[in-house]
Amino acid sequence: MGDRYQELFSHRAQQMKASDIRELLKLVQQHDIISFAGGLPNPQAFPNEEIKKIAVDVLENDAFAALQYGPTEGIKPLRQKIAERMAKKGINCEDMEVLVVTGSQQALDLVAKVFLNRKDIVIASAPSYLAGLSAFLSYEGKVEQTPMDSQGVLTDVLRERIHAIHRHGGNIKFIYALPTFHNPAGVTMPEKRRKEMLDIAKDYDLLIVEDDPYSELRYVGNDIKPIKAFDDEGRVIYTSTFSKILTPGLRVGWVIADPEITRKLTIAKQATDLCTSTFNQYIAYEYMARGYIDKHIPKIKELYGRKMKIMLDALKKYFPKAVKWTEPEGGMFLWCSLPDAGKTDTREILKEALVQKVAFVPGNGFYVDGSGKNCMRLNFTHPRDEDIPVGVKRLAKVIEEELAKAKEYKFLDTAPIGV
Ligand code: PMP
Ligand code: G9A
Repeated sequence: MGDRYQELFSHRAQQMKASDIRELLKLVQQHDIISFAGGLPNPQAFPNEEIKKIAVDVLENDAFAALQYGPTEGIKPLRQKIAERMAKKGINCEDMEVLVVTGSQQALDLVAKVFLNRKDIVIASAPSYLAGLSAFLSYEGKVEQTPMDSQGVLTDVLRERIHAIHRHGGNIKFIYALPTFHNPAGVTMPEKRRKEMLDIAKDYDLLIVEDDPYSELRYVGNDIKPIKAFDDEGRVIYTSTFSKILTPGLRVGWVIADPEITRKLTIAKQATDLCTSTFNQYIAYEYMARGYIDKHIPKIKELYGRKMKIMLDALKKYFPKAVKWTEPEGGMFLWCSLPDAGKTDTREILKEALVQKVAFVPGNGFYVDGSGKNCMRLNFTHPRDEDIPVGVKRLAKVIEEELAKAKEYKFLDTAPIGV
């Protein structure tokens, strides 16, 4: 009945697109390719020994509870520990405001599920985390992207855009914000802009969904409080994860929001997966309770900070002068903009790059309107130190050859994120 499937798929499913990141992941795992593509933590950053020890102890001491279904909200001790840790970031919350989720990706899906009617609008940065956009689009929301510079979203443009959408009767539900070590752009919003974004949300009575998987991974400069820390009226839904500070394979993340919102998200989660893996929640809890987390994060930061520097040095050394890139202070990515001849298409460049055994994510997937063709995202945390300059050199050559083909190209005089 194969030919029937297409008409049986829901309208929602018919418009779903495969993720470039996930598809590339399959490809680069099969070949001997230096990958700057997927946002993968480095295996060296996994605390294998600690996890092994914890797993054995959990099975010896708590097997009945840890191998059982658990509450949809998450196990209480973990919710408490998360609330304590969040207080250190300036987010004061009760455990009942914490919902444990199966990776922060699930938080984005649940938020879309409970807030978006067909054609409801989500305001996101241009570019934005690809799988966040997919979550919003898969519930038939409409995404409007607003520009960024090297300090994140341009708040004056954001305000104008929201104002214009309102005037035309558009129904905006929330702003999707990635203020710290943005995926994919790598940049960070200063406190002033965070507060301005919150003010805009207040003025237009919108929610903010703050997606914050990377803020513990700062290699340069000083911490900036999350937007949620300035929220005194339950306007910000905050999500973070153990994926980058423990391991993504555990699939444990969390949401912090007003209790009425966490309750609705919990009900939505009941229909999604009943509960997040109880065993993995015990592991995450013990990882925090035993203090391993605070000993381990500095090691991850050292490893990734070094890799970031190696990549920045290599870009400076090998990349054509016409290419611009962002200089992150943390996280896992940086963003490159190539001169735009109206012809530059990093999807085409990727084909040749793969032949030369180097991979990246083409910029286009981080936009809903087809722009970003002259851009690419590079991950610096997963490759081995020694592979980074080799991969950058290979990529530089591919880019140079591509640019040489375009007889005339105009140089981008905007910030490196400009398209
Ligand atoms: N949000 C952002 C910005 C991400 O980069 C990622 C993972 N790369 C996620 C959410 C999802 O992470 P996880 O589900 O592993 O917590
Ligand atoms: O493997 C994934 O999908 C998680 C990484 C996300 C990213 O590369 O942005």
